[in-house]
Amino acid sequence: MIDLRSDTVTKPDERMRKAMYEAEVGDDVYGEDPTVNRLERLAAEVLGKESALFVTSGTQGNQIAGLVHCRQGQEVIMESQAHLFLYEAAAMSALAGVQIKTLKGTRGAMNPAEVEAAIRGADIHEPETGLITLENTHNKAGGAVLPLENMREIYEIAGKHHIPVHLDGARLFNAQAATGISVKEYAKYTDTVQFCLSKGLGAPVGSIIAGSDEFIKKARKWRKRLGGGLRQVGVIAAPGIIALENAERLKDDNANAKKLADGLLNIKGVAIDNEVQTNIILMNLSDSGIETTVFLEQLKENGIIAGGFGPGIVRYVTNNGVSEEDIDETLKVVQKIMSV
Ligand code: TLP
Repeated sequence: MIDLRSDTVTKPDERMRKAMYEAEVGDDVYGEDPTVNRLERLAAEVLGKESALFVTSGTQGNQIAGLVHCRQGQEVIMESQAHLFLYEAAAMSALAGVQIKTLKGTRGAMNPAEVEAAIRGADIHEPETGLITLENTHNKAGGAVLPLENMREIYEIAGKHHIPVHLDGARLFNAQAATGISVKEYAKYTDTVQFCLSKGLGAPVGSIIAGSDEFIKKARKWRKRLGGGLRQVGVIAAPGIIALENAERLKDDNANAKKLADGLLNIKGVAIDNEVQTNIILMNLSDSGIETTVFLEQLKENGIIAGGFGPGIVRYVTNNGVSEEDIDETLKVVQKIMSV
């Protein structure tokens, strides 16, 4: 099967499995797992932050950020199609007790002036804005890279109002691979950042959150409270170290996505909703006369799996299990389905 559903489907390679086998471990709740400590130091360094923490998932990392930054009754500003808003089971409201204020962005980027206008709290009737979150790359906008300048402007506005900024950087390394702007440069314009080791970077489990020493100290406590304090966890942190060393490889995923998008555009009836900058393609079937579910079934019968991503939309996500030849094969199959 050619699996283009997500970059979460990647499996650990030989090197990662060997590293897991050989990992030095200790009790991480005591801070004694040397492999986790190494991964956290490395991640903090790569991001240019004081400290980092290994967490079980991107969702857990984002939620811990909300819990540390916010108080109950506050409001969090984010883009209207943010993963945090659409796909985390309303966790920020349920756990941190905040309400979400969404702003419609352009290719995932909120307008800084609109962000400033949305900041509230002076009036007795209003909730205080406790946090602003950004997402780079932006999943629902088709892997769109947030421009650095947009992040900088929002960060400056937030600073002026003493509001922290959190970056959901699940795929921040894909942005780096696409633009050549380092993750450290992006992370300059956010107080805290979460990135996933288990997406395109290829590790089987885990995410990192990073920020100041003080933030990570509180985050560690929240992680424990949420049941995320793990013991000899070096066995799953070890592939994370290799994942970080492999970040260059994401250029291949981005190139394969571009190739797939270019090929799809030559097929009659196919439209693509996003400008493909990284590893996500949103194919729009609304005007093709084929139902998304039927299309996905036919793909599957031909050995390819992709995902539905809203009405009429098929999402393809390139990843390290997908080769250039797989892209050729996918194009052949889509051509066949669409020509019937
Ligand atoms: N995204 C998954 C699904 O949940 C949609 C995917 O297949 O794309 N932030 C962003 C931007 C994400 O895309 C995801 C996962 C997460 C956070 C959550 O990460 P996990 O799955 O590790 O909790």
